[in-house]
Amino acid sequence: MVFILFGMFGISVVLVIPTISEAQLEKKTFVTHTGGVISTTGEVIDPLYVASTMEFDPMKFLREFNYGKVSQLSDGSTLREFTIIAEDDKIMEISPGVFYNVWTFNGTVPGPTIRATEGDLVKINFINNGSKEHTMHFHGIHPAEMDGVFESVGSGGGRFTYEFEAGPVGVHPYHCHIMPLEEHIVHGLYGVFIVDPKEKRSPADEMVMVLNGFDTDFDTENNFYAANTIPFYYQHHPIQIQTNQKIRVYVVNMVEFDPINNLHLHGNLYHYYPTGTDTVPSFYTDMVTLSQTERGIMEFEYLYPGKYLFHAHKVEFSEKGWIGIFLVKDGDHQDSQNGVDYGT
Ligand SMILES: [Cu+2]
Repeated sequence: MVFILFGMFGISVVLVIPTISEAQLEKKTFVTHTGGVISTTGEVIDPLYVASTMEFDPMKFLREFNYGKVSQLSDGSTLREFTIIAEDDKIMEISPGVFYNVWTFNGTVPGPTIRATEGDLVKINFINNGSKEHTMHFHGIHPAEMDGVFESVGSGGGRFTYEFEAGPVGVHPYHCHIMPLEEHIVHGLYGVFIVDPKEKRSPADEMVMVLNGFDTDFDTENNFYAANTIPFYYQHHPIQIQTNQKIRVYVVNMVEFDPINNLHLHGNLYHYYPTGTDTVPSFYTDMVTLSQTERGIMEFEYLYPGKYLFHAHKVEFSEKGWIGIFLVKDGDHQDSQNGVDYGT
């Protein structure tokens, strides 16, 4: 559209007003993590759903264990090989409408739950496809050069092979150990490493809960808290379990910035094994307090069906997302093997 204006001294001025093109009227539609739909004809400055956008299913993560590629060594021991790829460019919808740059191991926060049996040789083929240096630092017993602290792995495809014997028995975190550590952890570079005893634990419905938080406005305080990344997820999608069935939860606290976290179970108490290293529980309680990377195994059974909360009893955390529900149904079998798979 062109207008010709005449100025005071007879000088003509040409003013060009662009017409609205069809493309600009076109609505862009985005489906949010929680199923909400956002439509806009406006400019999308920060594209939400691009190739690097990640989705995460806390229900799938809960009972998913990665036993690696298994082979036998000449001395009869078991080798478990894993490939772990670090990236730091993914965008995740942490809470409806809140998009955050997560740094991931194998595309998720937390990374995969790596599981081995005590004495297995664990080999991690680590590839850093990120734009920053990263490493994998496992808690547990291993040689100094496998500690993931001094041998940083370069960006853009750097590689390192971590190799160590799985041990001790228990539940351990792994995380990136590049400075500033706070930044690398709070963006999501952590996961769980379970070492099973050779004689195996008793059958149970097993699950993993990583307690985490997200500082989405970069003020070194968390804005959201969760068990397994998505705030309130297990409240909206209760975890279904059965009466008279042993439940075993591997809990790891990875919350940055806050000195403590905790886990309170309703209508029940759990046997608690700190770090999972002993066969005898240290406590029978409904509440444990955990500092960062503190972890343990909780075992319990429900006698009565119904809905039971579990949550941080640090109320600020539960009100910002760290809360869930066990939906207990009448079980028709006892000591189910459900959830137990020690791999081959
Ligand atoms: Cu890192």
